Amino acid sequence: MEINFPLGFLWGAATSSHQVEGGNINDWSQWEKNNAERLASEAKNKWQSWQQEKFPAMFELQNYISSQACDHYNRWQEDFDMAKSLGHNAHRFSLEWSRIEPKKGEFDQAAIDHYSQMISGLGKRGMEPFVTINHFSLPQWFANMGGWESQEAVLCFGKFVDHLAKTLGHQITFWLTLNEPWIYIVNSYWRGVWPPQKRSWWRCLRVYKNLFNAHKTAYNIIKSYHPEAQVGLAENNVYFEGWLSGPAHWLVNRQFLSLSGQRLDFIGVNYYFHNKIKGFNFRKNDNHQVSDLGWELYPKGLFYVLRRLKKYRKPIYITEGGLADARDLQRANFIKSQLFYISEALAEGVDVRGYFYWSLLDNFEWDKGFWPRFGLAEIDYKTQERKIRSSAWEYAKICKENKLII
Ligand code: IFM
Repeated sequence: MEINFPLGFLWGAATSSHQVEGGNINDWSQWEKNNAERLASEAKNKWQSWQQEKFPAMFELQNYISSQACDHYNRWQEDFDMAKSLGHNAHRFSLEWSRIEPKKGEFDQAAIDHYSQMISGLGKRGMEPFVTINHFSLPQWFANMGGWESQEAVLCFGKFVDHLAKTLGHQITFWLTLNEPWIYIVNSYWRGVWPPQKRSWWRCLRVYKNLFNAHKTAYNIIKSYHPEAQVGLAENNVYFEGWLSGPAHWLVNRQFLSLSGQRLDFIGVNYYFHNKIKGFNFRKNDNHQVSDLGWELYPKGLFYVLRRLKKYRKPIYITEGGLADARDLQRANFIKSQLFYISEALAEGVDVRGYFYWSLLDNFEWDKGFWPRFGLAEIDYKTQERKIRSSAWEYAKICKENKLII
């Protein structure tokens, strides 16, 4: 079967600053130093024996310290050349707030120049930049102030966005204000496994309110300088199945979007999870196929997620879809399968306009560290050598031909 994608469909991969750049000094780098030892010792109880055998790096302290990561801050040209050679015509990345505003109210022109060069570097290579303003990591001064809980949080974020709009705005069409606000709240303030590890319902609500207002504020600021800009946000979408799926779906996937109302020019969909509900029990998945992280691979869920988004009548970009697969045994089929279900959604009139595989490079998977390998390119963290995986070439063929053959 041959499936043609709409003309102008965007094909690419995504990264985020803290996960690939290296050398960042922010709330995460501080937290890593304080928690690496604990995380390494907890691996024994956290992961199954097949994962422990396959990934002994999870017991090492360095696994949990981002340090030089992929050194993408210095190697972005080489990495963008690689993406171009893979037929990508778009690329998603994030700006590191701690580099641009290392001290409250003091902006670093060298960091702005760096990102400006990256954006024009994408343009020169024929790739459309999708720029995320905040992908989880925060400047230490902002975290010290109380982070997203602080009463000043939205104001500070607004000043940061104002600076971006003034200095970089003329180079950017597609902006994502925030990455996965719900995931951030759940991990940082509900489960308490990410910085600042402060568990409480009140905090969750306060942070939710601030993140929501931060999105609205950023939208208004960008639009005031650049009315033609396209501003959205990337939400993690879970496919819930079962009798409680309605409320679960609304709570996890929809509230942020519904409340954002008019302040959304497009919807960014990150899709990783299927959640089958049996009785009052969640996550009763069949798990026929799982990634290295043990996450069920269920590409069809993306179709259901997309179909439910149709009613918003907004352009949709799949801003992330991917899997940890160190040996590259499942990646090519997984990507093809996701693309097949996107084409099914297109056939039902859902306005999907692009797909970004997560991730271009293996990278630092937050509290899990470096061992999960999501990349189209494998990284040797000792030498920083990049090796393109064979699935990346299969994806490249689709990108170049704008067509999926299955
Ligand atoms: O690595 C993360 C990314 O930062 C946000 N979305 C999910 C990815 C895989 O867990």
